Parts: sequence; structure tokens; C-alpha cells
Amino acid sequence: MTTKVISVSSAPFSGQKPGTSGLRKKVTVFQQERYLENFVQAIFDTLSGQQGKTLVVGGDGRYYNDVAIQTILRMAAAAGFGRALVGCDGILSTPAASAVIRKWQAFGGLILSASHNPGGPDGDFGIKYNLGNGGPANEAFTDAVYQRTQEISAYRTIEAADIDLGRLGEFQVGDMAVSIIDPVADYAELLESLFDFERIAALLARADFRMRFDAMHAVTGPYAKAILESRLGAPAGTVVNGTPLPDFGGGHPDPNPVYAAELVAALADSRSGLSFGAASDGDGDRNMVVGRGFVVSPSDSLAVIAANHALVPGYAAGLAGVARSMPTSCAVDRVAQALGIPCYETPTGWKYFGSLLDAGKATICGEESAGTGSSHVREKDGLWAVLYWLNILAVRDTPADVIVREHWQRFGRNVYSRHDYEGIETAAADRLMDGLRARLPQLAGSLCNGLRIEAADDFAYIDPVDGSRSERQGIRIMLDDGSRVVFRLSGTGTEGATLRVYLERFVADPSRHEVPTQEALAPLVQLAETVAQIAGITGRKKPDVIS
Ligand code: G16
Repeated sequence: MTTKVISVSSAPFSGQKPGTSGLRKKVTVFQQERYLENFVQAIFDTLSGQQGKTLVVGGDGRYYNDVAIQTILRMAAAAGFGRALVGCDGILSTPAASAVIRKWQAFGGLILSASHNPGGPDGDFGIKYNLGNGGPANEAFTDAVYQRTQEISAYRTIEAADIDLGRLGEFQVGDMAVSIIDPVADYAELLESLFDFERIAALLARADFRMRFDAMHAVTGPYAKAILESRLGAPAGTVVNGTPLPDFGGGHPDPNPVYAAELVAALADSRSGLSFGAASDGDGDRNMVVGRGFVVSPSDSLAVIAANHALVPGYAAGLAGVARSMPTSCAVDRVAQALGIPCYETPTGWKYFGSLLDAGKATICGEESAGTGSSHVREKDGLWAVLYWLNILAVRDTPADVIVREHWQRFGRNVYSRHDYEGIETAAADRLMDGLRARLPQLAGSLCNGLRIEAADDFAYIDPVDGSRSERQGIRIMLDDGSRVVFRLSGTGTEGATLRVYLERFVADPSRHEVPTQEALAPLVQLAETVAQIAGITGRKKPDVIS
């Protein structure tokens, strides 16, 4: 190395433990001197063999991305990386980053995002490391990074000026080459190889089909404009809120009926003339699909996507298997059974799908938290899900709501909802979960509010590929009629704790499919309260978000 590496002494910060998806904290926490540097150094110290290799760097454009990228580039040069690929303006959606890592066989990538969490100076920031397969690092890696953060005494960097992130081309940071790349091109090319763009273009050109894509002022704006409007010819204006803003326009870029209420309302209003709506989150990996007056639940979306694979060129040859996170509804299990393929149940966190995808055991994966994806990358992928739906709509010439209703007719309906209690006191949340855990042995086999609890446990997972075991992944209460209530604490929040209560009930009888979701689940909501004492322990009488 010709550029001198500088070692800056430092000391550990507490709490640099990656959660469900990387380290997420308030921007103000990351702005503390040496905070970001310590975490990045801990990642680089955990790696081996990166000398001369390529690192992909990009993020969702949120506040502090630009500052963090310059810091990371200097540290990557000091760590011996030979080249960095950086999205222009620092932009790379999470699935695009995964696509770029895979296409260019990079050593790994650093993705700067706090996903759907709000941004801006008072908002959240985040960082995670993805491996050479394009997927989030596994638990063994993130545990090792955390260990390292707790013993760190210095970080390494070089002296080099900031580079212009807004100009495509080749730059140099110390001895490391930096290519500023078009953030959309590789990703768009990959999606084009999977879907029937001609048929989708024909659908989008029809006078009786109008769609709206809400990018929520987050990262998918440029991707959606390039793919939907430029390549597929959707009318200009199909993509709304399409310019990424550092604070997401003050919004909460989480595509659910609460935070994307405007889109849902537009699809419910026949005067809008809209037939299909979709949205994506801060970093472009989540999706929401909306039909006329009908929000497709993520669990149903996963099941419909799997069931219709034969209509989509990239998947027509068949699926090796499907996978869902444990709290996700069992709708996709029924599809897998009908297709005669395995269905894997993993803990929450996309990182758990990586080994199944790498081993060719699963082709399509999905989660209740608005994430669906496939083996084309190693992240969930918002625009992929939207294009998949458009491909189905184009071939079947049937509205989205009818497609879901027909799916229920065939497979039965897994009525599903998630109730979130946000920002509760961490100690109260822990008390609630510990109490539940302690009562598990009594719960199994008991009768509660007239409902028979068949089994109750704390979900543990053994990865079928590498044998690694993950414990304490959520409390499951399973009834004798197949209904479930699941309790988990979120691993992505930055303030207090968020309790998630997942409710599911299977309804086979088609005449009962239209019963409103919350009404159908009311007995389970009561059961959850009785079993967990939510109001008593947290003081909350009702959830903050119902999705
Ligand atoms: C991340 C993970 C997902 C998980 C979601 C919610 O998504 O990758 O696997 O389902 O968080 O996790 P939790 O329930 O722990 O908050 P994202 O979109 O936030 O990166």
C-alpha cells in the first residue's frame, strides 16, 4: 500500500448489537464521534480475505447516507479493498445492492438504511453488511461483529478528500478504485430477464387499466420510474412521490394501510379510475399490493405468487420449494402442499432464507412484514413483487381482488392480522415475554376463554443446510382448530420495544371468507390479552398499528 493507513484510537460503545436486519439507531446516535467508524471497523475486522476485492456501497438516500459513505470509503481503502462500487448519489435500493454484489461477484456490500423507519436529522439510520452471495450476513457473523465492537480500541482510515458521489465514473480513494455506477441498470436488467415485459407493457397500455405506484419519497422512485414508466411505457405520473428525499418528505416510508393510507383510499374510490396500486418502503425491499377497494395481505400475496408461478417466465419451470418466516400465515403452506414441494418455516429475518436459497432448496420466500422475494437476489424485493403481480394480472386478465378471492376459494382463507404495540417500555415488554415463557408448560393442553390450546412453545430453528440453531424466536400458542397467536418483540425499532402479536385463523367455508378480518379474529385477540396480560403489563388498551 502506498497510502498511509492511520490508526485512530477509540473505545467501545455499548449496544452496537445488530438486530433483525443490521444496526439501526437514531441518526443522532450514529453522529457521535467514532460511532459509525467503530461499527464499520468491527465488520472489517470480522472479515478475512478482502484484500484487493470489491465492496459495494449504497443506501436508501436517507439523511446521513452521504456523510457515512465518505467515511466508509476511506476505511475500506484502509482495510485493503481494491475497488468500491457505489450507487450514484449514494443510492442503491437493498435488492439492487444485492443484485450488484451478485452480478459483479463482489466480496460483499455495506447497505445504509433503516428500511421503513422515518428519516431526517431526528429520524433513524442503519447499516448492515451483506456477504458475497448478496444476502444479509448470518447470525454467526453478526454475533462476531458485536463481540468485536465490545473490545475495539482503534479504527483504521486514510487521509483522502471526499469524492463527488453525484457523477458517474472512476475515482480513487487512496489506493482503492471507486466506480460510481448507475444504481438502476443492473437491477432493471435482472428483472427484465424474469418477467414478461411485453405482456406487462400491453396491460399498462390498456385504457381500462390504470395503476399507481407510491414510492413514498424513498429509494424506489428512480427504479420505478425507469422500469414502469420508461421501459414498460406506463403513463408519466404512474409513479407518485418518486423523488427520494433525505427525510422521506416527513413521512413514514412503510407500505402498509396506515402509512400508505392515501394510496389505499385512492383505490377504494371508484372516481380515481385506478385498478391497481402498489407501494414500496424506504430501501425498496418491502411491497404493498392493492386492488380496487382491497389490500392484499402480504401472507396472501406470497401464496398467490407461489400458486401462479407457471404464468411467470422466470419461474415457469417450477419452484424447488418455498419458505416463510414463522409468524407469516400458513397460506403458502397449502400452496406448497398442492404443488408437492417443501415449505420451510424460518425465524423472522431475511438472513435466514439465504442458506435455503443458496442450497437451491427454496425458490420463493416471503414474510408477513410486507416482504417477498426469490432466488434472483438474496434480499426481499419490492418492485419484483409488483412486477410479478403485474405479470399475473396481464396473463389472467383478472383484477387483483378477484385473483385473491379465487385463491381463497381453492385453498381456503388464512385470515390474518398483526397488532403492534409500539414504543412500550423495554422492561415491561421483557416482563411480558418472560411471563409468557414461564407459563408455556401450563398453557399447552389448557382451555382458555373456551378455546383449546393444543400446543405452546418458544420457536427454535435449526437451519437444514448448515445445522445452526436459533433460539427464542417467538412464542407460539397453537389451538386445536389450527388457529395461532404468536408473540414477538421487534428487532428493528429504535425506541423502547415493539410488541408484535400475530393472529391467524383458517376459514375453509367460502361463505365465511368475506367476514371482516378483525371480526373473524376477535376471539384470538381476547385470547392474546388473557394469556399475555398486555393491558395490565404495558398499560396499552389497544395496538398502535393493525395491519
Ligand atoms: C427486516 C427483516 C425482515 C423482518 C422485518 C421486521 O425487514 O429483514 O425479515 O420481517 O425486519 O422485523 P421485526 O419484526 O423484528 O421488526 P426490513 O424491511 O425492516 O429490513
